[in-house]
Amino acid sequence: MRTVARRRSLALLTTAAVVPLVLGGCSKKDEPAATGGGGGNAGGATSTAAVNQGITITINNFAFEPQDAQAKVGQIVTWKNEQLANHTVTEDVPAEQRNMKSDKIGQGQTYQISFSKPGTYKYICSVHPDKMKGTVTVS
Ligand SMILES: [Cu+2]
Repeated sequence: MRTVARRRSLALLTTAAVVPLVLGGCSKKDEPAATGGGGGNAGGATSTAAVNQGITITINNFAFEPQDAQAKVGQIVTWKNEQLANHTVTEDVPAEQRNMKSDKIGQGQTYQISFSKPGTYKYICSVHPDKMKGTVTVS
């Protein structure tokens, strides 16, 4: 019935809370197999599948790759640090406005968020702010 709506608002909640995930990778074990893309829902069923796939930004050699990433509203964006040094993903705006605000991300660790509004979000690594910058453009 309202499953889709609930899952959407859950994603938004996650955005607000910005839970730093400290997983070795991203497993999708709890993903319930799609409950049929039936009708009733005016548009969006197809793009939901694409959105659920998410994107990954790799951190290595004191850089974000890709440096300028593209995402959709609600899509999970994962940063994965492959470097021995710790890094952060810190939005380049006043602290109270930040969507991206990770703790230090160690080697092999990830940080995930999703964005609830379109826009171009600039971020830095707060440990290496001169070297490490990136953007996520959300449409
Ligand atoms: Cu860094």
